[in-house]
Amino acid sequence: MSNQLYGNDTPAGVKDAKGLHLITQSTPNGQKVQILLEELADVYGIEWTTTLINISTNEQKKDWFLRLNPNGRIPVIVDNSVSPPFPVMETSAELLYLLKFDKDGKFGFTDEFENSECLQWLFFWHGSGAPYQGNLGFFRRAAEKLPFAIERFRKETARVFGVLEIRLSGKYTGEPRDYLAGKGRGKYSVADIGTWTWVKNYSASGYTEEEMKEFPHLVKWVSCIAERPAVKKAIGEKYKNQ
Ligand SMILES: N[C@@H](CCC(=O)N[C@@H](CS)C(=O)NCC(=O)O)C(=O)O
Repeated sequence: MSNQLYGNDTPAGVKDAKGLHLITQSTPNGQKVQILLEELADVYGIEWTTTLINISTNEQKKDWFLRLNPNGRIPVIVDNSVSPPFPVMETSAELLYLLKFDKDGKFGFTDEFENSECLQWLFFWHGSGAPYQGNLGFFRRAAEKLPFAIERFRKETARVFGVLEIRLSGKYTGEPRDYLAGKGRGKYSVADIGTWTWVKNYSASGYTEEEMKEFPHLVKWVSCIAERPAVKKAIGEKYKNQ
């Protein structure tokens, strides 16, 4: 069967890419993968190329994009280091795929139980965090203001912030932690990366500093991860659309 991954309308930058290629926009979902790539570059010097698209023009709904990700959403990775090139969609799956380049296990876990914790928190945010905070943003920005919808997603987002606070504060374990997964105080991992890009936008989502006082460990976790050089690079100028 011939490889249908690329069509006539596939941008040259995507079709001709060598090695890893990231198609993104610097949104919370895009930033997850941007951060892990920058972290991997800092540790291992891995290389990739990037195509920045503008989702407000619906580029992600075009045929060339849907060939790579039928869900029509960014980010997507294409691994051209394998034959045929292998596309990866869905941010958490992308983070887990990229761990194959993390030879020393800096951002994931080899221990069975630590790995399970990492997956639990990664999936928790993917399934029970991002959809709420994403919909909160959607309804807050919508021209038609629907108070019921805004209130519903505002409450649910605050609730999942509370879940993260329980985890980080050690409320039920007696052991506060610095990161979501791993023994003891935990280790910075893809679970944190997958969650942080959303939670760090709490002000833009409409939560005041006063309201966030309910989640002191979470706010501290947000500030601490924000200091990482790879994180600063990944959410900065390098990924801004022209
Ligand atoms: N579940 C998907 C969500 C991806 C997603 O929603 N991406 C947004 C940007 S943050 C997007 O592409 N929106 C454009 C659209 O919905 O057409 C993932 O984790 O990869």
